[in-house]
Amino acid sequence: MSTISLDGVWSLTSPQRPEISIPITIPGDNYHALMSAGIIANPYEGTNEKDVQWVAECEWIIERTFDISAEQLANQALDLHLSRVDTLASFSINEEVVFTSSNMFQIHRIDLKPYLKEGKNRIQVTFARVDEEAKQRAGQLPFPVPSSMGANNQLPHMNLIRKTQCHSGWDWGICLVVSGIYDAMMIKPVKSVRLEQVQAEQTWFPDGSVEVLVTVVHQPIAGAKIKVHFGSQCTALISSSAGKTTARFHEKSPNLWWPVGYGEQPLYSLVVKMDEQEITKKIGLRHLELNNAPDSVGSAMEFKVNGFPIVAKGANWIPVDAMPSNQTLQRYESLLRSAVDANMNMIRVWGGGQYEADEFYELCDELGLLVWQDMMFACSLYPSTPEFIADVEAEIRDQIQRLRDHACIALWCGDNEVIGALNWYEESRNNRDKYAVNYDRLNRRLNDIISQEDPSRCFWPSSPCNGGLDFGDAWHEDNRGDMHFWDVWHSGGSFDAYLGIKPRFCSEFGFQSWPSFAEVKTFVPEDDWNVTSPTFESHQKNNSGNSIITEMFTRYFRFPKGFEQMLYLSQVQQAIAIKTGCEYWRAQSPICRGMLYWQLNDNWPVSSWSSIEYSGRWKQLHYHAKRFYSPVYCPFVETEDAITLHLSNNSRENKHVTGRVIRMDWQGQVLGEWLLNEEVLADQNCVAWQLSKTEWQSEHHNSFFHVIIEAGDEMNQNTWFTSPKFKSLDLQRANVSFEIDGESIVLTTDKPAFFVHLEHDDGGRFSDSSFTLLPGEEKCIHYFGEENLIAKNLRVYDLSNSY
Ligand code: BMA
Repeated sequence: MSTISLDGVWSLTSPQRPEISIPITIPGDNYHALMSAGIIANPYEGTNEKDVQWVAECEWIIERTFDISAEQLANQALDLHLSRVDTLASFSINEEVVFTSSNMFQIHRIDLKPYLKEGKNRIQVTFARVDEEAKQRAGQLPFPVPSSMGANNQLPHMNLIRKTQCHSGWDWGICLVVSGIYDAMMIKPVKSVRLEQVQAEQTWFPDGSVEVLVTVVHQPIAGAKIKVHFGSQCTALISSSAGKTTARFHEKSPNLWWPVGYGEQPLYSLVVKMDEQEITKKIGLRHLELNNAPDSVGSAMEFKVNGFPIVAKGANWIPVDAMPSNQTLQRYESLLRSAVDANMNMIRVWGGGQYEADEFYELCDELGLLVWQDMMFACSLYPSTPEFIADVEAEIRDQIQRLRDHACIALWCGDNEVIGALNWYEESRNNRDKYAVNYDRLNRRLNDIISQEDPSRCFWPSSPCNGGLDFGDAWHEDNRGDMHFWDVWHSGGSFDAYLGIKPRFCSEFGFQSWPSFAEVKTFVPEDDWNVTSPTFESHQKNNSGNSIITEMFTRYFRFPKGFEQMLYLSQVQQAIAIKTGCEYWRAQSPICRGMLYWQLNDNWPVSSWSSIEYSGRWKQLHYHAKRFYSPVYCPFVETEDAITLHLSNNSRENKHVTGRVIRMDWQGQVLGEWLLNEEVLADQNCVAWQLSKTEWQSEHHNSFFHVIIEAGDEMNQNTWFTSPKFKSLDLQRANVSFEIDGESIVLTTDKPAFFVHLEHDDGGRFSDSSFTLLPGEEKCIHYFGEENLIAKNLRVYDLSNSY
């Protein structure tokens, strides 16, 4: 039966700005519409952010008309399906209020039939001001509940509104308090029996077979025909008056779903048809558990898929764009593919953003990206009043029911850093017991609801945390639980601080960089091409961010010679920081079973911890991640008396690894060479080579080590410097030259060149970048983008030419 779509062009007006009457595309947001109509300037450019704040101080109304036929009105119901309604919205049909909503994360289905008439109908949605509502709610609380106003949010009390927490600004985020509706708006006719929901639960047996129990939730009416197709099997059912009807499918030898790097991602199609309605899903058959068993170190934090331990490698995800109109399928695809292309296998959907669109989880299922899913609470404290809990309960039920059948989802996590936040605010520091109990009341409720809605997955109270009912310091305790390690960025530690911990699972650690020169050209007026200019400072949301980047230069590097080289060096520095942690922790496998750096993406062009810029361009870190996250990697680890090379195999197959380690001086002279030939077992981490300190320190201290390995068709390389202080090494000025042949770029150098990085102003990316290039080598790089653009404005950077 045909759905009536309300997507498309609506009109947008505001009672406070009677002169504005413009089109808005739904799904979409008001800021985007105002920008498209030329009423506001692009908030992402220059210092425009401050000029567009008035938008959030108005109410907004969207409306349109649509036709309903007599035939459509003859249905039993005409259900309006709504999700991601942002946020305080009142819906009327033909001037009559039919529904109000105040939680962006709830999902609604409203039968509009009683309000509709044959012919033209008008729908109107009024969005009230969230800043005013937040203040009013704050006044009604039994005791103050502090929010991250100041550090992150630019508006007070936004913790009291169930809306994406970073809409009001974050320490990488613009403050755009958007309004709108971000999912498709549909009216679905129900002829006689409503098909409501479908759930697929997997029960695994010791013989490796699986039973899939499909529960069809429908209106409690007996006798309607239901058809369920699962893979190649099909069954017919008759609806029961209880409103739930089930079918069981047994797969004797299921085609297993694996995270990428560990196997394939076969998906079985599930189609349920009833009374001309249909629900379809794609189901990955896999058994997933979180192993928290006590061990000699503390306790494990290890995901096992189909019984095999996984090393989770990836990054934290924030909303794709601060203007939700720009959160397109194409952007989701590009970012998630970039994650897989950099050998990531897990993404953490961070609690200050949103439960993502269906397309996000569908793509993760297809690509084999595991998802660590936070509930949407971050860095503030939250109330535990009955009203707040009831509001959240409905939200959590809606979201878990929507998402639980996705193979990609690995665990449900209660929040981001809310346990830690108990120590951040004066009120909670002075009365920690009260606020800890307040925290636990809400967190317990989340736990209960989630266990009811999805007993198949683990509930993890918070990220970071040491485990259930443990309110300890997960920022520093590395023997159990997940860890957010911020000693380097936020606490001023040097990069070697990463070598001082052996986390079981590090779910956040990050280091900022400035945007690339190419990115800068898209949002910074030329007069502001300076890191302390107004545009630059307004695109740095972490108070001491620019100082941290600059000060860290002085610890490790010779000071860069100008604006462009500063940008380049900031990305070298960021790559080194994160690589230092990741390769050390990879060499600690199986103690460390996960590393998710902060952060994958940006939601506007900004100085941040991301490895992919707002435009989609890979920063140097992302190219490094591709190497240090690859299934077979070769991390160097310095021990007390030696330099060692590990071979780490994060896959289910044994790998035959060949290669060579060389030691070279700064002129390019080879001082030593060692061949590698190792059988590295599945999931093994072993030491493949070492050289005692007495041997390498005696003579050629001022040299570096470089390794190249081959494992089947995988190639990898790594470089180790005898001191991280590049400023005191004898680096020689390199002449890096390149020739362009179609989409290929061939690079050569006269002296060893490090962090050789290719950049150009248009889209596209390179097969490799930010690599070591040795004299005598011809490095062929492939360009993925529009071929005719590459010759025009290719820039090649390297460390020796940055000062
Ligand atoms: C983390 C995150 C974010 C923040 C980041 C950088 O802990 O959870 O709140 O953006 O730090 O400060």
